[in-house]
Amino acid sequence: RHKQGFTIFLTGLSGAGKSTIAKVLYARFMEIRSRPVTLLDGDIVRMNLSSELGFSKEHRDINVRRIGFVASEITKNRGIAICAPIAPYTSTRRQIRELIESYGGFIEVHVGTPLDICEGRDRKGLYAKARAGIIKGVTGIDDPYEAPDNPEVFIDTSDMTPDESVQEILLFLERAGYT
Ligand code: GGZ
Repeated sequence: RHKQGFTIFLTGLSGAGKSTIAKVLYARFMEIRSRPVTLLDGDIVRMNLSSELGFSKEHRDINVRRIGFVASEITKNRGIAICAPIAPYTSTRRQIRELIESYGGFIEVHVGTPLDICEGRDRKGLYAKARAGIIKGVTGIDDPYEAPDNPEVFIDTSDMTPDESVQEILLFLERAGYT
């Protein structure tokens, strides 16, 4: 497996810590310089690949499939793709896994920080607006998040630093023979 490409797919609620972990992980892979690495963060993808999409189930599925497609091309070319969308639907994540596993590794990381902690952070005021009814269809409030059944890695950032979370992922990769 040490020559294969792979995709690290971080899934979880807004505010769970996906972007922070993704960025630290990206920096770490850049230092290691073993393979070309691409960061497909939620907001960057929304701006550049999915700017016409909203947050209905249909639109979220299109968004997540686009991310999956780009990640599959990177994985095919033996690179590392780091993806960090909410990706709330199990069946969509499974489709992406199947696509990517035909080319290399798929490492699903459930950033399962509990809602009350995510809501307590609320950096962008998303949850406050959802509670006030100003926006509808916010994941975890009035829109579903289907937790992964069997993620390769589970991380709860309530009691972990970003570096510790990244260490967990790197440990998994090492044990699975990717590095
Ligand atoms: C969830 C929303 C919503 C709704 C806007 N539900 O903390 P953020 O702000 O930067 O991350 C969230 C981001 C989620 O986009 P994704 O592309 O990752 O979602 S999905 O995988 O479901 O397609 C949040 C913001 O967009 N945001 N409205 N209703 N998050």
